Amino acid sequence: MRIFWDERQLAHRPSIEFFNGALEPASETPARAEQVLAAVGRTEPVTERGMAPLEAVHDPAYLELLRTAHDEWLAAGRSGDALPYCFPISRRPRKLERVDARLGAHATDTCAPITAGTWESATWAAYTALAAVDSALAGEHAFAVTRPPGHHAGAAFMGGYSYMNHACVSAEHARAAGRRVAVLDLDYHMGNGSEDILAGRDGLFLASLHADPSTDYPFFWGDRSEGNIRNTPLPRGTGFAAYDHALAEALEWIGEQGCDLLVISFGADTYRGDPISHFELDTSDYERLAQRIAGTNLRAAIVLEGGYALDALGRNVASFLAGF
Ligand code: SP5
Ligand code: ZN
Repeated sequence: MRIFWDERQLAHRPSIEFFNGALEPASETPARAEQVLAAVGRTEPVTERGMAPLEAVHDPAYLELLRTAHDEWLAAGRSGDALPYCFPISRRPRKLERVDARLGAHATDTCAPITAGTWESATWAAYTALAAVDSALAGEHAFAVTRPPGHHAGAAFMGGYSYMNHACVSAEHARAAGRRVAVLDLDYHMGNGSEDILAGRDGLFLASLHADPSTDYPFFWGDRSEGNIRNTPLPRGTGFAAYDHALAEALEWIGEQGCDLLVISFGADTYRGDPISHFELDTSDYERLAQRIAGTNLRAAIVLEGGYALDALGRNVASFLAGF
């Protein structure tokens, strides 16, 4: 297992998120990456890849907003994190002038504050994921320590602590290299950004295990399967036996699609002690789940999505990696 990391991912330092009617301290912090790094040991460096691999999955106008929104926010006389508050349900096309309008047009929710370092961290998270997928393409499993997360970022939207969909950026890179690639999403929350990007794309597949959207974020996606997308909603309280069974079925489906490479969106927010989630996995369960995945003989590039129990995040990730 090779492990990749770039410290520019620490530049994104959100202070707030708006949740259940109140501004709360941000859950997705640089300390998450620091906990993981302390648990996994030595990492390898990452190279810059320019805009092309990002533009292969994201809309250029969206990328430009991500890059410039915080500067525009300051220019509008604001301070602190940039957050949208008004969302275009109508989707009527019109020219958007204010940063507030542009943020709302490219966001699903108020859980993706843009800070001065967001663009730097999000791009380096994608480059880190690309380093991992290059390793998998060359035959060796790899783990990318990535933050902020990515799987709630769609082709043209941010949300749920996600800005750049690094799982999809790396999956598309492997597809362009001639592979049939499955993204296996094991975060507690349904990867709505990944579905948005991957639905209908040749040579790319998404199998996602997640909390039932009738009880959990992101609510408006994740209960239906169609074409190259396989969604498995699971009830709150799901523990190892039911989760492992669902994983076995997802892996069988991935095999039936003829996939020859895996990108795993790994979220440790399925842990029983996670402060914002409701599954019941134990630290040792992650190793057993990973052993099942390793048993398929597919090479895997693993990227980090959620996981908010800071004290357990490092050992949960280490347990998962140990299964490979
Ligand atoms: C990548 C990922 O796991 N994103 C999850 C986004 C979930 N957002 C909805 C729940 C937000 C809960 N925030 C609690 C804040 C407490 N300070
Ligand atoms: Zn999550």
